[in-house]
Amino acid sequence: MTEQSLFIVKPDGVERKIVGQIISRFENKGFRIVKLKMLTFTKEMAEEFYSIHKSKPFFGELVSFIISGRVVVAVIEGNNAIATTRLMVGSTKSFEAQPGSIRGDFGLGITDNIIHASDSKESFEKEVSVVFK
Ligand code: 3AN
Repeated sequence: MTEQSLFIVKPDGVERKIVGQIISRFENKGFRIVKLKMLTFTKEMAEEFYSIHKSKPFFGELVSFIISGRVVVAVIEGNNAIATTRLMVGSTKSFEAQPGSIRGDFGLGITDNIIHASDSKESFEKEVSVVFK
């Protein structure tokens, strides 16, 4: 089933100069890059992007981290894109993420967990509307 997903290399990934390696993983897997850009989130964009987490204790931290530096946002397309991208990204807590996943191979953080990826078709549509408007 051809579908699209969105991922964001977060400020820690950009700062660590692993954008190319991350994009390569998705290309090597067989996904096609449909849209790609670098940007810095405004506070308003970040609050909208993460609105589903508004009531969570880590909401403030999440927003301040994503606006703390440049990010790279991509829309990719391929078979089963949403679930497969989540597998490639790995568990939220990088220190628990499977080796072989992006978080498992590149980091140890939770807020600073290198990459975001849409977790459903609904989130994908909402996230694209915030980032590529
Ligand atoms: P994921 O990014 O794996 O889908 P979510 O959707 O549960 O994770 O959480 C969104 C983001 O919130 C995570 N990427 C992470 O940066 C942050 N986050 C999640 N849980 C925590 C936590 N317990 N403490 C701090 N930040 C968290």
